[in-house]
Order: sequence, then structure tokens, then C-alpha cells
Amino acid sequence: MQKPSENIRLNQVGFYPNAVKNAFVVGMEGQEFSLRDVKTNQVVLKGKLGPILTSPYSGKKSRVADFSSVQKVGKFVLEVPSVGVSYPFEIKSEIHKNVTTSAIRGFYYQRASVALPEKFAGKWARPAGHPDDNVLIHPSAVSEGRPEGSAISSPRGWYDAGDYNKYIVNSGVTMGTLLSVYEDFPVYFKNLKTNIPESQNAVPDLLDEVLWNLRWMLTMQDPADGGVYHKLTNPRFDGMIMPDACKNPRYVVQKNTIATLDFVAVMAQASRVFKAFEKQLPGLSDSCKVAATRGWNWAQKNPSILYKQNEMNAKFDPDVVTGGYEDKDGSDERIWAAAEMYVTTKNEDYLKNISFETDKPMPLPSWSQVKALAYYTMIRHEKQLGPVDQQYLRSIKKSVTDFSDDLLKDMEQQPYHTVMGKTAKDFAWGSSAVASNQGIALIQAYKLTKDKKYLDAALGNLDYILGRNATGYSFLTGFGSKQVMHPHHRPSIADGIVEPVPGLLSGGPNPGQQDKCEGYPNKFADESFADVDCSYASNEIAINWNAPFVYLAAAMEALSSK
Ligand code: 9MR
Ligand code: 9MR
Repeated sequence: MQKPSENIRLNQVGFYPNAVKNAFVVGMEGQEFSLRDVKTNQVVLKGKLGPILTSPYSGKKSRVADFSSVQKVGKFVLEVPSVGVSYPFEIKSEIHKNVTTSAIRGFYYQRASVALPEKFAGKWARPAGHPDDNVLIHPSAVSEGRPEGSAISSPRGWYDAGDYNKYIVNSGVTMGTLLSVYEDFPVYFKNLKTNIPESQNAVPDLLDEVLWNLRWMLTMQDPADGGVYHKLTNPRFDGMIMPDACKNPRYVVQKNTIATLDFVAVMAQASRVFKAFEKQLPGLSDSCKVAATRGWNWAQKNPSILYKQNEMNAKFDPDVVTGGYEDKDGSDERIWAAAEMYVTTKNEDYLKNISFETDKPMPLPSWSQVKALAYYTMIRHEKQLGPVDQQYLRSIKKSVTDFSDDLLKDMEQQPYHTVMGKTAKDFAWGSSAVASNQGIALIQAYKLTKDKKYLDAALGNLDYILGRNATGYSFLTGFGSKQVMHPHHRPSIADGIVEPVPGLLSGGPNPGQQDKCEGYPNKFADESFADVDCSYASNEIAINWNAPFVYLAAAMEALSSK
């Protein structure tokens, strides 16, 4: 068979039978396309390419091949005379099931303090690393009963990203997103198995995975006063070595308001979710609520302690130069924590002095911006909220649908007909998470309106991540014909295995190119991606990117099975 052309861009995994199905042909060659069934060699559809579209970043031309009318299950290729043939792809139900389970398993591979046996990790099995049972109190973090140089035990948790540190702020948005996909689609997760050590127990696998990080987070709260440490970290990043080879000392550093509020929100939400598993996990829900309440009280007493790494390093030794996650504005974390506390406890005091700020446009979630998570939670639990809440709810719902309507505007003029990439700021560090979080907002709008246009656009962003984009890559490791092979991910670099650890979402195009790596094709925002392992600015993986991807893929699976 002909070698596939890189100029035909499409979801390299495939399509649901009754979904919109688009491929994009880059360049001006060709006029017509045909869809061929690989097994029977029959052409099942002939069509014409759509009007010329132009990338606002590179000026490159593209045209759509719309084969939505083909609902036949099977394996296909798209052929465009004088361009070539596409990568093969499938049309079938549950097309993103493996993508979903693999992306959840991505978290399993990020587990700290435990060995990953072959039974669960396959050829990526590895010994335990970072036991974190002797973590030093950094001088920035001393408190009553925890003097400098004393040690605590703070095992488990997920490695944040390509590095091996564990950061509370980034755990916040990650856990909030994973708990939310569970709350939004509990039936879907009830029987979804991901082949992890806990798969045989009576708790859904997604929640078992979440527990691995939840139990770590609980150890990050200072028992003396309820404040929460910013991170558990080396002073400087480990080398490009396997977890078990890492021997650097680890510290917990400075408690602060934003980390504490993120912790509060997660614990309040977890308390709600795990309430239903009281039999399997006795006391957990209550422990989470107690931890959340203590954290909330600490944050009330300490409303504006910010984490500023350079200032900390000027005062204390050793210097800490790992990921900063320095957020200067805690107002959104306060809104999120308040909303989660309120929904869990039904105590209206938590909403005192809280404005949902719906007069401003809804901001997309990220590690430093969590206001929308509060909106989603209020909407999700609307039936349990009292009549006083209806006024908030109306404006919150409007924020979500307004945001989504803005996303949809001019979508058909975009070079890949995706909402992702309409504005240059979409191509931030971790742009794959921008695409995923846009997808979540659209799914929220769909849930509110039942208007399928939002769902189609969300699926378009999933297509974007799996290959319908200006780079031609599928950004989830292990999936697609043109795969990411060299993510900035220490185990993938150090394990001697050709394939990277699967189920991890690469950051994606980022014209900032802060890593100054060689390998970027150019500076165009939508193409600024380098599949080289030095490229932490475009090709790292991170838990806060995997989580919204899990949400998007799982939601599409759950909603398309209806
Ligand atoms: O590996 C680190 C990655 O996780 C971070 O995102 C990135 C930016 O903070 O830093 C990486 O570490 C690099 C460090 O910043 C500079 N020296 C080389 C390190 C490995 O590439
Ligand atoms: O995702 C973070 C991005 O928004 C920041 O611009 C960048 C530089 O501060 O840091 C990213 O987070 C990294 C963290 O600091 C350390 N672990 C790896 C994270 C992903 O690159």
C-alpha cells in the first residue's frame, strides 16, 4: 500500500458511526476525495473538498473532506488524488474506549513510592522510587512540633509531570477535574476497569486512582494548624534517571493560602464523592471533611500568604528551584473552595462574601485559574441546592453557555474547523490541556442545553488532540499513526524502552519555546511543537493536562453510548 500522506490530518484513532467525521487536506493539491473500506477495497463514498481555509498563524491553506454520511463500521482510508492516502482509521462505537482507559492508566504510571509490577505496567514495569517516608521540614515550613530538619512521612501521590516532584496547587485542578468527571458520569465509571492493583475491589478504578493522590494530599496538611504545604520537592530537579535511582533529599516547603484553598476544594469534593463508599472506605469521607474544614479555617485566618520562590530562597536554605506554581491571585481558589464546601455541607456561611463574578467572562480552568470548577459544581448539584441559589445559578449557567457560544463563533472559518486554536493564546504551555478544557466547557453547555452543536465541537477538540491539527501529531502517547515518541518524561527517557510510557498527554504547540530546544519546525503558534525530549515547553506531560483529557474522552464515550 501507498505510504500515507502527512498532509491529510484527522483523528488517527477514529470516529463514532453517527458522529461528524472530518479530515483536512493541507495545501492546494487535489479537488476530490474518496473513502475506501480497507477490508473490501470498495470505495464507500466520493466527495469534493470544501472551501479554502487559511491558518491565521502560518498562512497555510487547508480544505475539509467531510465523510460524516458514512456510518458503516470498519477500517478505512481517505484518498485524495495527487495528495495521497490518509493513515488508516476505524469507524465504530466505543472508538475512544482504549484512549480513555489508557489516559486513566497514565496516572497509574505516575505513582510515586510504589513498584509498578509487570502485571499492571507491562514492559514499563519499574521498581519503587521516592518512598517519601523521610521528608524534611524546609526552614520555610517550620511550625509547632515540626522544627527545621525534622522529618515527616508523605508517601504516595503522582509525580507532577516529566519531573518527580509533587505540587499541591497542580494536584488541586487535577483532582477537581477527575472527581468532576466521576460526578458527571458515575454510571460510566461504575464498571470501567483499567487493570490497576485495585481493579478487583468494590470501588471504581478511577476513584482508586484518585485515592492514590488523595492519601498523599492528606499528609500535606500541617496537623498543628490546618495549613497546607506548597509542595514536596527536591531542592533541584532530579537527573534524567529512573525513580529508584533518585537519592536526593526531599522537603515540604512553605504553607500558603492558595495551596490550602486548592486542598480545601479537593477534600470537600472528595468527601462528597467518597460518602457513597463508606462501606469500602470507612471514615474516609469524614476525614476529608475534617481536613477541608481545618484548611478553610486556616485560610480564613491567613487570607493572603503567597508562595514566592525567590523571596523564600533569599531567606532560607537550601534554595528550591523546582516548579514554582506561583499564583498571584487567590480569588478564584477562594470561590472554588467555598463552592465545594457549600455543596458538601449545605452551610450557606461558606458563600458569605463570595461573588461568583459572573459579570466577567468565564475563564478556562488551568492550574492557576479554578473559578470555572466552582461553576461546574454549582450546576452539577443544582437539584440539591435551596431556592436562594437560583439567582446565582441562572448567571452561572449563562456564563458557561456564553463562553461556549464564543468558542463556537467562526469555527467553520478555522483551518481545522476546531474551536481550539481560534486565538493565539490557546497555544500556551500545555495547549493540549486548553483544547481539553474547552471540550469540558462545551460538554457542560451541552448538558445544560442538550444542543448537539456543543457536543460536536467538543468532539472536534478530541479529534484535534488525536491528529486533526497543524502539527500532524496525535498528542496522546501510544495512540495514532504519527505518535509522540520522545516526551520530556524522565521514565520514558531513562527506561531504555523505545516506546514512551503510554496514555500521557504531551503539552502540545507552544510558540514560547522557553526550552530553547532544537527541533521546532518554526515559530508559528499552531506548529510550534518539537517531539524531542529536551522540549519541556512543548513536549512534557503533566497530570493537569491528562486530567481534562480523561474528562473529554470519557465524556464522549459516556455520551455517545446513548
Ligand atoms: O524537567 C524539568 C521540567 O519538569 C520543567 O517543566 C522545566 C521547567 O521548569 O524544567 C525542567 O528541568 C530543566 C531545568 O529547568 C533546566 N535544566 C535542565 C532541566 C531538564 O531539562
Ligand atoms: O504548566 C506550567 C506552565 O503553565 C508554566 O508556564 C511553566 C513554567 O513555570 O510551568 C509549568 O508547570 C511545570 C511545573 O512548573 C513543574 N513540573 C512540570 C510542569 C509542566 O511543564
